[in-house]
Amino acid sequence: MYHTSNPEPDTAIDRTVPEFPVAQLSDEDKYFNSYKPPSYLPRIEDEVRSFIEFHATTSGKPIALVTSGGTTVPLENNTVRFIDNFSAGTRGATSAENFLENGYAVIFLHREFSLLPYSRHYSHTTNCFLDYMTEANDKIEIKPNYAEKMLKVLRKYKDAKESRSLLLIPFTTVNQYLFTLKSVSELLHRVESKALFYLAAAVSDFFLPQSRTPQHKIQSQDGGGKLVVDLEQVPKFLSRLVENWAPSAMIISFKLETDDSILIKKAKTALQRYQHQLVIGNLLQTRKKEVVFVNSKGEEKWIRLTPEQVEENLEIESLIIPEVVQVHNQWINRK
Ligand code: 9Z3
Repeated sequence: MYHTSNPEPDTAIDRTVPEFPVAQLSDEDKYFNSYKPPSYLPRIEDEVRSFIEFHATTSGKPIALVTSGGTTVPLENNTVRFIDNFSAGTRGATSAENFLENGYAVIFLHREFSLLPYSRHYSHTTNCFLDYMTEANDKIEIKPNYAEKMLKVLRKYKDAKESRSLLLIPFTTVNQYLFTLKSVSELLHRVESKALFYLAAAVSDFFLPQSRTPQHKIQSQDGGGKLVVDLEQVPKFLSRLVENWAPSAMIISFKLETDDSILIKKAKTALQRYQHQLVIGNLLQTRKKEVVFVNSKGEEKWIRLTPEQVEENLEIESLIIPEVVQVHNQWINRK
């Protein structure tokens, strides 16, 4: 078993790694040439390869790569401090469940220990999992008021497992995320337009180059009582994804903003810059109630929960995914 939250001691203050050059053409390629992939990556590639092979040859299901959760930027190699991006993993985990229900196989590339499909209903809640249990005749049972919902979740979970339709792949740092995304994308080439990228992970825009990452915990006296962090821009990997890694797949990215006056503009800029198919825009404050689909023709379509649906605790992903599936089918049949 590999864990993505452990540091890689070999890469500590590797002074041979060149300083990352700022804003030049093909920064993406430079990034991947300059930095080391995580040591466990070949094992992930094996798992992903056999998952894709199984669905290409046996189940025939289309494959969605769902990314979820925030990436970290470690400030030390033996990481005590890190910068994080906000995301609980709700959008990704809930969307993954909905893709599975819509007949997709799902590669769930997620921040380790963020929400997972199915278990999310019982993890990270104010209830401890033991609060769902009770004792009867020296045996443990599910409390009757939770049993009905849990049975539904259990059946879906078992179905996903038995049909080998869900593959969980973890990341912690932005470097691990980028290398794993690249590998998975290249492997997905095998299924071409039947591959759907649904990039809901909250990816850091900045990172600390390895050449400037200290091996050990930064001491408070080191910088005269101040911590000055000088970060570089993460390369715009989406253009590589669209052009080189997965040129025939449909790619959907999410755009997160907090200022509603710039959301649509930023979504359109992303589409123009990367030339992919769809951006789903959301505001941090309202992301569970409304999102906007912006396509490459510049069309905007809002998806909103009605007050009644909010009252019934309907999850917006149950409206988003059928819409996405429809767009994906049109994409597959476009020729
Ligand atoms: C999102 O916008 C997601 O919907 C959220 C989900 C992170 C808001 P939660 O996990 O939140 O349900 O708590 N993800 C994309 C964020 C992002 O980093 N997008 C990049 C950008 O905006 C493009 S890939 O530039």
